[in-house]
Amino acid sequence: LTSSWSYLEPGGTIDWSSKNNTCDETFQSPIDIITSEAIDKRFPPFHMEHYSTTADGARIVNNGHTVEVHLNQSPAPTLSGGGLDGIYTAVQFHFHWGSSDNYGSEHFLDGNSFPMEMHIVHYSQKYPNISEALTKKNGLAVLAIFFEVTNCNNTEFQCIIKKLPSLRNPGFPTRVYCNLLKLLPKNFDDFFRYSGSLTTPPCSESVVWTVYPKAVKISSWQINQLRTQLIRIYDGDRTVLVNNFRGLQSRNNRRIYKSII
Ligand code: DPN
Ligand code: ZN
Repeated sequence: LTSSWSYLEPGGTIDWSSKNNTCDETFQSPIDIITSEAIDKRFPPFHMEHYSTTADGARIVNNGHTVEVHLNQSPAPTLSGGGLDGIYTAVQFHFHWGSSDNYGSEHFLDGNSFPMEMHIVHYSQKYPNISEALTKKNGLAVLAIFFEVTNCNNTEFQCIIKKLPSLRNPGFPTRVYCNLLKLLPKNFDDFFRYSGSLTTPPCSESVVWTVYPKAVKISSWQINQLRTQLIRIYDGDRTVLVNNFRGLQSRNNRRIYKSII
């Protein structure tokens, strides 16, 4: 599996801008969300459909950057409400994590990071496919969920962990059954909202971000499985897949909304 970008460039993720001009623009993600500066705004509740059905047809893969679950099931999981304009189709979810509990998330909350962050990527049904949607303002909606480490296994997260041994090398997708709704924080109507970008190349500024302040718990055994079982290849070297997060970007006067019920 070859890719034009990686987290291992000599200049880190800052080097992405040399090949992808968009990665240099002004409304990039992730950002540090300063809660006291967020504007109070009550958005309507979210509607998630077919999130709770077993992800029949879903495929999990180590794509060399992350472990990603592609949602090809029918009917497709959809997201609406929450202040979004229209209906968005969920296409995939994936994770960003660190090599220790002190870092790993992409977004920060009040200067603090989390050991892991999940992204559920959706595109607007106004557009025929995700490639077209990512060139449009608000074409994508991503839900960002922080994870924190405890002693208890998260049984819902085992759907991912169980598959890791067969995902060691990049490529080679396999079937997976996860209940996405059960991977969300319990109160998914409390969130932060801002406009930003994909956190990987092409860094398109097409994303309506929803960031949940309430972290989901996983065990230290579970996150250590993620930190040790997957391999990536860069410049001919095989290394363990960790620290697949982008650095913080400037907020540049963007408004951040806080919808807390
Ligand atoms: N790689 C995804 C992320 O880290 O959030 C973003 C992405 C989604 C990039 C769809 C390209 C296409
Ligand atoms: Zn992501």
